[in-house]
Amino acid sequence: MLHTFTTRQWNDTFSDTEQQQATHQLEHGKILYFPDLAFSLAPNEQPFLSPDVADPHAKNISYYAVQHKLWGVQRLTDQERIQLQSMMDRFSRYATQLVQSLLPHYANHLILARTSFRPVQISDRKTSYRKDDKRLHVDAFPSSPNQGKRILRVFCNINSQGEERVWRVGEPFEEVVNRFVPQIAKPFPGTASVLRLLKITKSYRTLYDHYMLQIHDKMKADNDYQQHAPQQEVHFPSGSTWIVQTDHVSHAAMRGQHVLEQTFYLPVAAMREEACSPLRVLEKKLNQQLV
Ligand SMILES: O=C(O)CCC(=O)C(=O)O
Ligand SMILES: [Fe+2]
Repeated sequence: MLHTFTTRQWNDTFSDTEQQQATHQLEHGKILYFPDLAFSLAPNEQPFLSPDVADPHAKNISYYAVQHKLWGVQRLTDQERIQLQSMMDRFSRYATQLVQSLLPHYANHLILARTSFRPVQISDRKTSYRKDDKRLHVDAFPSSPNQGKRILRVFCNINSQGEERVWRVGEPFEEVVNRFVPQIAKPFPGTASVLRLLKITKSYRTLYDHYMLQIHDKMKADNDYQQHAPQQEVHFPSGSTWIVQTDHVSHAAMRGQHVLEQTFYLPVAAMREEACSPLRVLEKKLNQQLV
């Protein structure tokens, strides 16, 4: 489940063997785990650990480094905004550095997506089942179709009280597909164009996105599956970092407060073993091209 590294610095270097193993393990659904890779906050950044900084209507505080855009915050002065932005920007750069030196095979193909900061205790959060990440799921974003690209995420637990982040990790993607795909109907013809036209989706919702979203929703909706599916609890202590392809690894976040997360997209063609991707697994299962 975990493939562990002794890395202590975000600009660490890795041997060829470590790089090859990391790519292989990641593509085969393992979590790359760095128990001693912490992200430290400057004294003026400590106040951002308060959950009051997060807009209660947004799930997370988000930052998009490419445009230096921050959202999902409340009650910050202009100066505090700039400081929080700079903290998230630093994390974004560190995460990018780590991924590029550990996974050089991907380096030229990675697409930097949003950075998130999650200062709200997970176990207290009440949401609809679809938005509830305490339920096992694979990631699929309703308004941001990724058209087959991989979702690669770097998480770092920055809790200052020593609180772990506790996940459940479920069965392999192939099993998820075998269980849920037979329950999924094809989309109504024209749906994707209407969603795009109404700007409900930011880009065209391909058949791939349709199936991934349906798998995501059906997993979360199935109480029996949530309880009885093969699963394992994983504890990520404060001061630890992990890299995971969340479109492939069934996961649920159960407890914890204060995580930083960086998302990247990766075209499947950049993978060592494209056949491991959710896109190719689904295409094989359905015997059909999906993007
Ligand atoms: O916040 C977390 O620990 C993970 C939540 C989750 O499901 C995700 O980010 O995909
Ligand atoms: Fe998720």
